[in-house]
Amino acid sequence: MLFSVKMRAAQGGAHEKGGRHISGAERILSEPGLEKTVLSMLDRARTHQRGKADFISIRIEEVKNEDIVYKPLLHMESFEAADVSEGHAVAITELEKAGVTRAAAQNGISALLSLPDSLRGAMIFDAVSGKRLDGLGQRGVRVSKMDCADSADYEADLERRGLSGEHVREALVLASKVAGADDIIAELCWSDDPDYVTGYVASSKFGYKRIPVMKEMGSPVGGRIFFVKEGTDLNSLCSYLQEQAVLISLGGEENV
Ligand code: PML
Repeated sequence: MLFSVKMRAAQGGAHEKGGRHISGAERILSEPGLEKTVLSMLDRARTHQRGKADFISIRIEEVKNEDIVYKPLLHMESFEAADVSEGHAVAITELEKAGVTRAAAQNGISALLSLPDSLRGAMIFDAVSGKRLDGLGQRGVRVSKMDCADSADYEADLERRGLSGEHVREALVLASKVAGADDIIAELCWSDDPDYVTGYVASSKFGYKRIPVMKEMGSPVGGRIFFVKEGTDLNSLCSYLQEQAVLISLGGEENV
């Protein structure tokens, strides 16, 4: 039996009561791993670089095998960038290659740069016009219910590449789920953790492109933008992102 474990933490009360987003996490795992995972999420919410949470929600729900879909892990490639402006230039080029217009890519970067603080979820932008479509304000769309189908192999593989830590582990799984949606052209992301400046552009066509510098060290503002095709049915996209349980397979298998 598998369970989805979902954590969200805020400071100054719950997110829906105006609290400031501190941290979030998602796992899907079997019963024996639940206690350890819940404790580590609790620890993360209480000791986060963005601040100590005073609202922590941890939700555990059973996920039925027949409700799970499998999507392939994105291929990962790392780029070089000496500073933020080089990082953003790489991101714009990669977004354009994936099918986002230059204007929309630039809009995405400006939108993340001008956020007053991090959103709890992602913003959805039209990949051609660069207009924000989700209308969800500071909340955005949270991507939920995903994990790697074989976490031990996945973590060992990241370790072999010298990539340990939660950021890349979680981001690559999330980006693989997102890229698995038909209407997504590409994703742009950088972290909101003050001392983590790496970001990425991801797409089903070209994979996960890690960019080492996407913001200034010390900045607590980051986020995600999903660029979508014109005419995307946002309700069905948001339902996939928020509700569909997805396990990411290392071997590239897909069942939908
Ligand atoms: C986040 O903290 O939510 C974003 C993490 C981005 C990770 C980028 C990477 O290291 O590959």
